[in-house]
Amino acid sequence: MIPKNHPRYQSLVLRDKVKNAFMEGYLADTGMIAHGRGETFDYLIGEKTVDSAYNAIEAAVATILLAKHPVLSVNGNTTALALDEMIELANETDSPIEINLFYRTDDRVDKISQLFKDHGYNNILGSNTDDLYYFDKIKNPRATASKKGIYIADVILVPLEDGDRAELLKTAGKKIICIDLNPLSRTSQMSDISIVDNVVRAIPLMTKIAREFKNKDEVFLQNIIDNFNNEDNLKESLNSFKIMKL
Ligand code: PTJ
Repeated sequence: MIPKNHPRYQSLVLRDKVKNAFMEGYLADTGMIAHGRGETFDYLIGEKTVDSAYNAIEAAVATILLAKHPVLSVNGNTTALALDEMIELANETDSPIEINLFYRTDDRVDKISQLFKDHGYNNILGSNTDDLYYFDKIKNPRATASKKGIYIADVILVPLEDGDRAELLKTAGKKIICIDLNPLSRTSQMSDISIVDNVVRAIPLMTKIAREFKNKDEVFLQNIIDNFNNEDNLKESLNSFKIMKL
């Protein structure tokens, strides 16, 4: 039981969710290491959505709303930290959710599929019963893509993605939007839009902005995309890190 008056309460709650997800068997063991790394970066940006992340989120939402086949990818960590929030974003942007695991096992996929069902989302893609394609044609479990989802997607949101998979998707011609607290990660560096923020803040904010942007016309949305430059934005993100100012 975490005392509510603990100065690091929110951070401890997230840590607890990650630990419980591991105990329940759907979070990869290294997912806990990834979370620790994320915590450090989050601490350094003041555990808030910085301006550059806000701008990336606007560009990301505009891109998803203009996409033909957007897909929201989920892994163990995103499920542990932002399951309901991901469902809300999917509903708001009419985008399917697909399970996309770096350390794919049938057991983890079944558990994540069941969790989404339990939370009212019944048509998750990438499950063990889905018609899966393998990007590298060698049935590498890291290369799965649902024929109704990632395989035909033009835009994919990948929160917390490993660099290898991001590269695989990029090579397959997809536009990649990542949420990654590390602006220097391979995923952040190779994505088309990199949101340097915590998934627990970024995903609900994306839903809020999607609600607003749905009433805007294509010219408005395209303008936001055209005025966004990922390289410049990543530099701005780096400047938000307190350590850079010591
Ligand atoms: O569930 P699986 O099998 O798909 O595995 C998921 C992990 C995360 C284990 C896998 O994709 C992996 O190994 O990822 P990496 O290479 O450790 O990258 C994770 C990135 O996410 C790192 O750059 C972290 O800083 C960042 N990160 C960690 N927690 C968060 C985060 N970014 C945003 N929000 C977070 N809460």
